[in-house]
Amino acid sequence: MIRTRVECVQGDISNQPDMDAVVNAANAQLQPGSGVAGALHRGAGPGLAQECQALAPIRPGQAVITGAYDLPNRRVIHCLGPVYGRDEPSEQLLADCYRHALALAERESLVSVAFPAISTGVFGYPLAEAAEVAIATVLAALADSSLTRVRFVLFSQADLVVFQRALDAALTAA
Ligand code: AR6
Repeated sequence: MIRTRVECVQGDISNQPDMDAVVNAANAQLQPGSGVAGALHRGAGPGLAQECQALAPIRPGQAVITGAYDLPNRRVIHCLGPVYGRDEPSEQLLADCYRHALALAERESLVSVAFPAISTGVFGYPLAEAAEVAIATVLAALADSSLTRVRFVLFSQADLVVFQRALDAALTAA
């Protein structure tokens, strides 16, 4: 049974002050980039990239956890999503990101996690397909979870609609 509240919002992943952890759509080297990684490293300050150096490189599907520095959260969980059309099987690697991120959060007794739409920017994963994978994986992983809240943070209104539809459909089917 899922007791965790799952929600979709439009917003900036670097401005989620009510969440214990935010998830980074990272690169293999865990260094600042564009999009989500750029926003989170800007918000965190240079300490984040320094701590990340010792943990890199990571493989597609893998997740690692660090401090959040100047971000308004306790921890940052860094996931390397698959590059669409290159890292296969892309669906499984994307699902691994969500599963591994939630497992890290539970291991550290965090109660709330905010995800961006991993792989759907620079890495080219079609948004609707990514939404299906993200929602199905998270809902499956939340059975008997101790997390109280999982949030999907979408950058645009159009992306929010796609994720919200996928969430509503999955909850109706459950
Ligand atoms: N808050 C929430 N979502 C955002 C934000 C933000 N501040 N900025 C962008 N998005 P991306 P990827 C959305 O490219 O595809 C980086 O350079 C964006 O619209 O950040 O996993 C890294 O260094 C898209 O829907 O991540 C890697 O090299 C989604 O977040 C590479 O890009 C993910 O876009 C990772 O590519």
